[in-house]
Amino acid sequence: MAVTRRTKKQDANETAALLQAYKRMLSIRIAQEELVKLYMEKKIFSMVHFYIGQEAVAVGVCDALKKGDKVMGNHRSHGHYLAKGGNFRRLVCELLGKANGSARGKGGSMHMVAKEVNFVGSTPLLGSVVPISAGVAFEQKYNKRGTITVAFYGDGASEEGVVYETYNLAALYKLPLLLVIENNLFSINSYIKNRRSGNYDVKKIVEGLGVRYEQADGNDYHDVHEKARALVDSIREESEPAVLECMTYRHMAHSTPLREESYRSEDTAEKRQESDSLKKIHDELLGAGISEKRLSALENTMRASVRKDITFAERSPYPKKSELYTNMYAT
Ligand SMILES: Cc1ncc(C[n+]2csc(CCOP(=O)(O)OP(=O)(O)O)c2C)c(N)n1
Repeated sequence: MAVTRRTKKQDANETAALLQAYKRMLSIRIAQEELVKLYMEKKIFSMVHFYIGQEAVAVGVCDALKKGDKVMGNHRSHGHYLAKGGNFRRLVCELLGKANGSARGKGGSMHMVAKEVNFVGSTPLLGSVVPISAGVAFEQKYNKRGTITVAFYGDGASEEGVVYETYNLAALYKLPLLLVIENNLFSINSYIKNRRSGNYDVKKIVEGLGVRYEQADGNDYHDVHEKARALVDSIREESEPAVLECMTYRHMAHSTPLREESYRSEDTAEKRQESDSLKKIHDELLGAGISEKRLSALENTMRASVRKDITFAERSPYPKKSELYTNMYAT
């Protein structure tokens, strides 16, 4: 039997790809950590839903997309915006209500948008991103663009009535749509088992409505990425929708940086720490021969760049009074 040996070049390419994924996930983690500081200093007035812990989902999925593919998000979408290539400086400006924010300082944390990279927008009304993204996918199919749409939403949002209706419609119209459920077990502080009957089965529901279903370990970049890539390829080829449910943990409270533990008996702090996707990929890089020294130098450089962007945002101007009523419904 012929034995296929891996070449040094293959190993080097794999390590380079791993490092790239790590950098993309780390950039979201650092951005969030620095935004937490800003929040604690009371410089961000609006609600902020931190994405710490879920980075492997945004990056794993977005790494499977082409630039022309479209992405939409929800109230917890800093990670989706950044993973699709949105500019961090514009994100901070947006959070601080500054004129050069991604939505001209009028949207805040829950209304991220970056048209230049096809991040179409995020809609905090739970579940609404699903029918809206179906409309975006419908346009892509109608005009034969060869691109697909991805929508991210939580397990709580997935229980909204309009989501089930959209599964049916997407299957009927064979839309090029990837629906990504980020199942972090909680809707605010309401535990999933207290919201669903014992017989509730997401796979059966989704498939019963005619949509393909896959589940991934949302704390593992590789699992998310491989499953997303296979679904994206098949959606592009067959123009048929799919749901990818990623099982993950949010590390912080629902909408503040606090780490409330009182209601979290399943996803304990210890479990979250152990299964942290960043930690896993960091350890893989060490195993592939990248030194701890190199990884911490990388982290320091990235953090310095994030801090520079935050300082820029803090020094940026607010919108002029004359702009109070402009661009209210579109950027
Ligand atoms: C229609 C609607 N109902 C209620 C809310 C208030 N709300 C905001 S976030 C949230 C929980 C969302 O949970 P999930 O969809 O699982 O996402 P996660 O916050 O866990 O990322 C709720 C109930 C809302 N934004 N929209």
